[in-house]
Amino acid sequence: MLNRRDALRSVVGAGIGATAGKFAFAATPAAETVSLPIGNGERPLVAYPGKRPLIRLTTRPPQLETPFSVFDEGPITPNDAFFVRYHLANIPLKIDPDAFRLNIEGKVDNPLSLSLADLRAGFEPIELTAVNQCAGNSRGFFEPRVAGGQIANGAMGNARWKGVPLKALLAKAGVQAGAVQISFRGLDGPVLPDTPAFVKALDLDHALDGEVMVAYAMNGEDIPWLNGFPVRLVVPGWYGTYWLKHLVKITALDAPLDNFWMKSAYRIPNNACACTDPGKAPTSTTPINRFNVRSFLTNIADGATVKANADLDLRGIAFDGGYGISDVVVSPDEGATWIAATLGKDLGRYSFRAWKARLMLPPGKRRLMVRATNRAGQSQPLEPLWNPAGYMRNVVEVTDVTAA
Ligand SMILES: Nc1nc2c(c(=O)[nH]1)N[C@H]1C(S)=C(S)[C@@H](COP(=O)(O)O)O[C@H]1N2
Ligand SMILES: [Mo]
Repeated sequence: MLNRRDALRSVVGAGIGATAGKFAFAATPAAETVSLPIGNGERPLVAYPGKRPLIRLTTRPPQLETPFSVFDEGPITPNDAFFVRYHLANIPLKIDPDAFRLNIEGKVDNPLSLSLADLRAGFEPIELTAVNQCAGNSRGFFEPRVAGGQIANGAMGNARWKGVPLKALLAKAGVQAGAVQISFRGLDGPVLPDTPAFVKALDLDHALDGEVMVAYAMNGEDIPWLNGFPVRLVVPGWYGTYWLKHLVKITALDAPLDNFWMKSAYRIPNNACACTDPGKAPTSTTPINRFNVRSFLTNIADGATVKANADLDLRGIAFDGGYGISDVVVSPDEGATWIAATLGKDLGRYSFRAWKARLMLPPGKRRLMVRATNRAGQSQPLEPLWNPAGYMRNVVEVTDVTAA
């Protein structure tokens, strides 16, 4: 283990110059704990290099949830507060940015081995703002409970990503006729040789859409170590499972990838609601894909006491899988009436959209609700949908307050 000074240096390396090229597990001891509003929701708040104190779910690999109050700071999630999700414990602890190469191979005419300098200088960069959300965000709220990481609403974040369109890389490599999917692999790996490496794939036409990106910058800085330094895939509007971190290998495949992570994990019921009756297995499944619509109230916590018969300002965020949010409504009375919220600046159709509303509550116990609709007319269910993996929760959120 490195000492505290080395750890600090590695933070600077990962966050700014990226010259140190090391990550040390120098997490500050848990000074505080938080209690998520789910059963067994006690978690330590722990600061890892490059991160402010975040809600720790597991230590090896580190899995960190963003405290919900961060989403009230604005529609962009700061790099040091962005959630962290990994599957396999052998995460990279040393990456030499000068020696780093991203390889593009498989069914291509010209296999490529690109340095970070090649990626930055050799291609026209694109930039877009997009939400990254884990498929299992909010899994801890599933009733009946389901297996998997018990996370509340903090496995999502919104950032401005900059990088090279995957389309440009694949054009340079020359994808051959017969290729059907593109697969992605990172530098992390399993502890035991029998555990399948985390490799994911996208269909070729999706990979070529011009928006799927190999990103080297996040909110104007190097990508934080734990979010995939030095390059990661960004798949706007799609669940985080496809956003491969520490990306080192891109392979053009002539048959769909059929590893554990595509064929068994990250699949949803193959029906319109992606749901089953609680406790029931689906009859057929399909790979998880685009986000559904979600919205959150960010400035008032559940259980809060607010002023009665006075202007009450509400604000929050909404997002979807890429149509863009068209409207947000709030209810002061558990859904009996709904009031239109005002949308904030449009940062692009893959971004969090800020919203605000003002209402007045009579004294007493009140249930606030928020519901968003996207430009395709899709909205959020009033009752939660269920599936065995605990994916894609998007029920209308409720916040109980006492007006006094
Ligand atoms: N290399 C690698 N990339 C990965 C994963 C992983 O385990 N290894 N997990 C994926 C999943 S499931 C999610 S939700 C996102 C989380 O991105 P973040 O850790 O930057 O928030 O990373 C994705 N990319
Ligand atoms: Mo995820």
